[in-house]
Amino acid sequence: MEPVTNEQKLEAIGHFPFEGKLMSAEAYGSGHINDTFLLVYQIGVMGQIRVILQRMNKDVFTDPVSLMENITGVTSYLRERIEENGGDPDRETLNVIPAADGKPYYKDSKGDYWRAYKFITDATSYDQVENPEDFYQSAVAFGNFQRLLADYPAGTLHETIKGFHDTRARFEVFKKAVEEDVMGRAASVQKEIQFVLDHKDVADYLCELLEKGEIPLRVTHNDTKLNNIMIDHKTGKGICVIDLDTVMPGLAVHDFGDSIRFGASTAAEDEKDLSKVSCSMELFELYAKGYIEGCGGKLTDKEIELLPMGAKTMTFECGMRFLTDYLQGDTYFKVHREGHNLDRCRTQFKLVEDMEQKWYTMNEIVKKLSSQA
Ligand code: ADP
Ligand code: GN1
Ligand code: MG
Repeated sequence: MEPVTNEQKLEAIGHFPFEGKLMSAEAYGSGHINDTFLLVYQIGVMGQIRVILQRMNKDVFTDPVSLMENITGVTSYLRERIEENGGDPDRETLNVIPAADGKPYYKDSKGDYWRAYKFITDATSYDQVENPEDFYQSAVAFGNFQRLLADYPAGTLHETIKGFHDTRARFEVFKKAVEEDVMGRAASVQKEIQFVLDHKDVADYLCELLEKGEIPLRVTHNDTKLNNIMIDHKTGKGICVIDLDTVMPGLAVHDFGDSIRFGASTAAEDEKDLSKVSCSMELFELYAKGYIEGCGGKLTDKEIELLPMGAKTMTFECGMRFLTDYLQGDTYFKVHREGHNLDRCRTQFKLVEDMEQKWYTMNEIVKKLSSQA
């Protein structure tokens, strides 16, 4: 996507029914896909109101209208469940602010799509675990999210990215990227390429179990990074699951695994010093405990048994996706420095190796939790 121009941003802002005086409209957050802005409005003597404005990435989400249909469907469903439970639907789910014409998005004169959300106040989304309790609470919240959507009519959801966690299909895309080598980078990353090729079994494993019907397709989030959850400042609980672009039928073990690859790592996703990168067994256990509890008995024994595999698969898949993007010229994930996707790929592969070393422990932890569940 071309960078957002100021003019384009102001055009979008002008097409939402925001009130008050616009004080600032700065880039916000650290997502890799959309362009997010925090708008601050001063409303007379009543104080400041914040709003989240996003330009959706239409290279990644090729049908933004269907995507917004998913989001309005899921958020209104969640709103009802939250109200039934006596919660606060303005903070416990995303709330779409419709554009001036009543649509849940605005299409600008360049053909880009924008949306706005009420800002979730008194809460933070973390890029790294600062306090283990936050990680545990994020697990409970992602588990709850899964449980709340258990009866959502899955057939009404559009597949916003085809084969999003079809790791086997992503393996084929990777091989093609190596063959085409459009940037001439393959020669310099032979070690990483070999790592992927040596792990074909990981790419196939869960896909095969799904095909054999050994694990169920559920409505899942599919992008369960720690920074896609808001932690409440007062209660410390995971108050709201955000970034709902990829809510689609998927595997619960993938949701679990994606959280582990990001949150249970002892270093940032793009850490250059690989000696700092490992998978913390303490954080793995905390998250597994919280997720199983949050799912409220809905996970099958097989799913619980496969939680370590979910972690390994998502970490491997994500590393392979970063490497694919590096080979293809960094067109998918936002990069902020040269070799950024390669650095990200290396942390993921380091984590996979570390999980392989700790495989016995990971499985023992899950066995213990399963017997307590
Ligand atoms: P991306 O798909 O690019 O990751 P997100 O939807 O996750 O975009 O938004 C990026 C960041 O913006 C989040 O990590 C979070 O910090 C912040 N954010 C998004 N929506 C809200 C909201 N409704 N209230 C407060 N902060 C939000
Ligand atoms: C992207 O949008 P964001 O930054 O939350 C990506 C995830 C990756 C993640 C890696 C739609 O997530 O699949 O796991 O980056 N989202 C999409 O950090 O591709
Ligand atoms: Mg995000």
